[in-house]
Amino acid sequence: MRSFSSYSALLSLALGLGTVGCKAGGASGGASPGSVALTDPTGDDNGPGNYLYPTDQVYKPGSFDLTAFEVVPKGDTVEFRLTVKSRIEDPWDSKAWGGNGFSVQMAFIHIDTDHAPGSGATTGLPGTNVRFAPEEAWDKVVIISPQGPTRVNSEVDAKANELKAKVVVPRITRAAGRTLIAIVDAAQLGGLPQPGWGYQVLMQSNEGFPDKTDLLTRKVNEFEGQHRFGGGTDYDNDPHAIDILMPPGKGGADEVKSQHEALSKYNKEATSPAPEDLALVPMIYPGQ
Ligand SMILES: [Ca+2]
Ligand SMILES: [Ca+2]
Ligand SMILES: [Ca+2]
Repeated sequence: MRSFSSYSALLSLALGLGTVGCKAGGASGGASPGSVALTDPTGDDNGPGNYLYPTDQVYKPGSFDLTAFEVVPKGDTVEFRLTVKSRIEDPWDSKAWGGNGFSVQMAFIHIDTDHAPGSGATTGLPGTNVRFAPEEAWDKVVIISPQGPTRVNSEVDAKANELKAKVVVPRITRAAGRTLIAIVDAAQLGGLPQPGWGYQVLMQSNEGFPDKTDLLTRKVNEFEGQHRFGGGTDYDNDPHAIDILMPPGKGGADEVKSQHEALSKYNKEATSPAPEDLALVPMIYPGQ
């Protein structure tokens, strides 16, 4: 009996230490060290502050308003969860095109796994029109798409071949209520998530008939149309991201302001933009 209580005490001590080791902001108590739970404010699904949804009724208010982002390690897999403000629907019957049970949303989860200056990519995937700082270059990007893996992979081959080693197409992608869920093998990320990893999520819309320069993304134009966002430009200088995360990832009003500032900083005059003409988006490092 005595040895059993000592064992229990040791076990509680070990568990207690484990919880302390999991830094604030990274996850709720008791979760594994690499788990992440971030919040994004509502009402900022307007990019730099003035983007408008396409006019077709399938783009329901809140469809692209990111509210939460979670990374949940489970054994040798990792579950990514993105929650938006409206119920996720399947108005285009994704089963008919080998899809994943939803239609209008798309998202890119960028991950900085080494936080080493100059290591990784600073460009966004084709059609996102954003850039990252060299000291926050991303090493992996998980593509959340309603399109089946064959379609996503063929788009990556055709349009982002030089980034292919960094692209992760989930084993399973599905929707539940207001949440998009993607299950990825940890090996595809180079291992289980670590407390030092950084994240940035770009909310986009699935475009089944994308432009040749767009990786399944929907364009933002000067004026909104039936299937086009408005409030940007008719060129590829404006960030084609409707909502993004901003540090510290707690959902405060300051993050609405900082998102609008970050996504406003692009060169509207550059009709054939160089990388430095594009808006710079930050990484969030929840464990630091
Ligand atoms: Ca939001
Ligand atoms: Ca544009
Ligand atoms: Ca946001």
